[in-house]
Amino acid sequence: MTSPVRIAVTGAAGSIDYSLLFRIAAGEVFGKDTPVALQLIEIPQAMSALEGVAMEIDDCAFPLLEEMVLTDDPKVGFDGANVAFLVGGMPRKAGMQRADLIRANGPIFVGTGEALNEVAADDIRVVVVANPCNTNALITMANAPDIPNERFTAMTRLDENRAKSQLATKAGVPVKSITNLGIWGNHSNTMYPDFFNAKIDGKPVTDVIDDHSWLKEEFISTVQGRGSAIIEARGASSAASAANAAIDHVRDWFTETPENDWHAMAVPSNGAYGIEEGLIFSFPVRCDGKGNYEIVEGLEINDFAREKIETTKSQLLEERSVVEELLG
Ligand code: NAX
Repeated sequence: MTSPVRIAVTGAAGSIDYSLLFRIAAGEVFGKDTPVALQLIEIPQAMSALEGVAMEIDDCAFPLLEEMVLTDDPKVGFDGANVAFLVGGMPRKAGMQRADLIRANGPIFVGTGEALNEVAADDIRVVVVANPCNTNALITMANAPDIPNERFTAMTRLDENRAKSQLATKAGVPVKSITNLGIWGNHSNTMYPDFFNAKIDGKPVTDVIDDHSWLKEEFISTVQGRGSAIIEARGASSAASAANAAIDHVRDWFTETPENDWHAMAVPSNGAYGIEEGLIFSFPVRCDGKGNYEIVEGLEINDFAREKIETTKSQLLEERSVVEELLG
């Protein structure tokens, strides 16, 4: 008998997880042959709602789901976890500045980092979805000194997917024609979706799409502002698409990236491209199929791209200074 992959998920009664948990239990992250155990973590006030979600998961009779734990204690929820999806947090409320959100959510990730450090499995891999996800990942990493830094990542895959969809529509091609779409920097409205290095059916995007002013302006601002546009249209923030991106992120972390392609993941910088070492920054990465990734080095960064990368880097350095006291 194969033992199940233990997957801890926070914010398990929330909107994103309502789309995420069922797909994990159906085998969409680790495949149809790998049993899973779900370790669902919530705050005490949401435990009753979580029980309702768990009843629905039970009622799906997923053949791969071997165990389900519901808890408001992170040390129970992260116990023996091989993968942690950190989705739980306070959403931004009306009138809240980004720095207020960082201050409100930051302390959650101190406790999360400490709990992961104490009880997670030796091979733990972490993806932070809860915003501000890069900085929350930084706090978690800083409070888990026994876990290798490269295990801490934040999700910019939704931005990659959004960018691919925009380019495919503009070029009139299927979305699978778009490859090599990197996102640089922060998961925020300063991120830089890198169309200069992206490809459409193997050709540079800038050769296929003649309208370069659209690429430099409307494309970037549409991707950067997509989250807000969805809130405005739907009256609620992206949930199913965020869950889908979280699945893509972890599945592709454990899948060999096809030759000549890459994906966007926010990972601790190794100093590449002049980004300060240790900052959780989105780069184009390639994965080896065994749970390891590598930042793609040697890409051409022109003046236009450099300016965008510097802007998003400055925002992340500023966020880091707001949470300095949480970094141990
Ligand atoms: P919801 O408010 O629906 O759910 C959040 C859940 O987290 C709630 O059930 C709450 O009780 C729980 N929670 C709060 N503190 C917790 C803690 N300390 N431990 C465990 N659970 C806790 O939000 P939802 O729409 O699911 O969004 C979740 C997070 O994802 C938000 O921070 C949101 O900003 C972020 N997003 C990130 C995206 C990304 O691309 N990285 C995109 C989508 C989304 O905006």
